[in-house]
Amino acid sequence: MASNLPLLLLGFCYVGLAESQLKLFDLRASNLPSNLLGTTDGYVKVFCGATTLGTTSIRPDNANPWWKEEFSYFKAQENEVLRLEVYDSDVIFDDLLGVCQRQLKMGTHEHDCYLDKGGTLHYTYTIG
Ligand SMILES: [Ca+2]
Repeated sequence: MASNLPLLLLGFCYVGLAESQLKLFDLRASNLPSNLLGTTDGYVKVFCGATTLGTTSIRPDNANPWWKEEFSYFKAQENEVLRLEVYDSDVIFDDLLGVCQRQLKMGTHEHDCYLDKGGTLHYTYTIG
């Protein structure tokens, strides 16, 4: 009897968490601002809840960059917050251009997010 307990608990945990797979892709930005140091060298940091999913590559000197990177997360949950931080890479310190936050909803969703310092971030995610 006692030997069956761990398996039983595992089963309960699995059902209780209701985890889903998140896929984030098609990250593009347009009209990123330029500063004294030149055109923006953009990159994006991706978070889901408290978990860091990764960082895109830097697209140097490009006000309208796109990123081929895709981000997957197997432990996503509906209503968790997807957070995208857009930066301009610089020599001394990187400028935060804007933050996009959104609660995950089941299905496939495409969004445009207006960045505080100018420009727009476009992204698509699927969860289910
Ligand atoms: Ca720069």
